[in-house]
Amino acid sequence: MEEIFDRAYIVLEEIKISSPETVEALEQFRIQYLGTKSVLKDLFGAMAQLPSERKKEYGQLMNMLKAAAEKKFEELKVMFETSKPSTKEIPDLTAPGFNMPLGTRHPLSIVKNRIIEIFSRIGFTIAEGPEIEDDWHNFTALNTPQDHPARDMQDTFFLTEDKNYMLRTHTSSVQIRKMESEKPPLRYIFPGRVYRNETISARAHCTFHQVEGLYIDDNVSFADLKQTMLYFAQEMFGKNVQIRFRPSFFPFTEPSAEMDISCFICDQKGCVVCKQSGWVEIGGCGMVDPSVLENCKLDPKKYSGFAFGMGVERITQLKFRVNDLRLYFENDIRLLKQFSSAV
Ligand code: 2U9
Repeated sequence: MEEIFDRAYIVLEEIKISSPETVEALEQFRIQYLGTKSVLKDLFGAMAQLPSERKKEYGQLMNMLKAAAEKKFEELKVMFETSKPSTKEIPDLTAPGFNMPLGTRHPLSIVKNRIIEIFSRIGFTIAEGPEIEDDWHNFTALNTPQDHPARDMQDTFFLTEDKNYMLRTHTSSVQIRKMESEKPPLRYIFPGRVYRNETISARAHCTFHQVEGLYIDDNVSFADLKQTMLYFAQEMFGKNVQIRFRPSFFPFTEPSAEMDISCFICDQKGCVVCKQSGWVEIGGCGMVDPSVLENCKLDPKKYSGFAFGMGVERITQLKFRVNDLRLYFENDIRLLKQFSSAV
């Protein structure tokens, strides 16, 4: 007896989930559930086998089934009658194709590629290394031992309790790897992402991009460094740009300098970018400290070298005037679209 009820409930579910997609399929549906030899007719016939006290309940179930089948049929019939003939089966082969929207290069990539291109013209090749570094490559070999105050200059994301592994705070760690594994002459640039534990604001971010550079050979002088930096500045910002070095300190270079360029925006007349000074800072540099050479088993009596570093975000700010650092990492399509012609 319960089997008869079960069968009816199964057919009710079938009706609910069935969704004929063509006029022909809808006709099949009608024949199956509402025609003279339909499943429902069979189920109605089964009522005779039920005891009289269950007949009322079964009758109600049957009415539900019939109503469900009729409702679905009527709704789909109206839908098929009012909808346009399907073009699914007959595609218009003469229709024009869709235009695929072109992507744009990120402003940081544009500037990074320009920096790489300029240095590659004067013989520098690209070197890359890991973003997770150990203490030796990120600090100690760079003349920054455990107790050195310069470590405080770089708020580090340490990855282990013993502080032996960290996210690199500069790409100088890759320079150590190159100096350890190759013999001079070395002439490399090191583009890459670096990390510092800073509170995110318009002026600081916990990640940014650097391009550092290294040239080691015999007889490399500070004059070579200046000439290289001048070439870069003029290729990047214009032939009339001048450079200025200010004495500074980095643990890995001696002497060290910070490098400014003459403000190409106001021609040194004074503007918001140069804060009326006529000069803007673009990076740092210096002669590789002899103890760094020694750490990498290079003889400082035989070899000397210069190194420099610059922030890609900083150069991009100057070139494209994107002043809020957070904009670089938000991937807002409205910002990116403005650089579609800058490649
Ligand atoms: C070795 C020896 C020397 C890399 C250098 C700088 C000066 C410098 C900053 C510029 C802006 C980092 O991105 S920034 O915040 N960098 O001022 N970097 S000298 O000197 C090295 C590196 C590696 C073995």
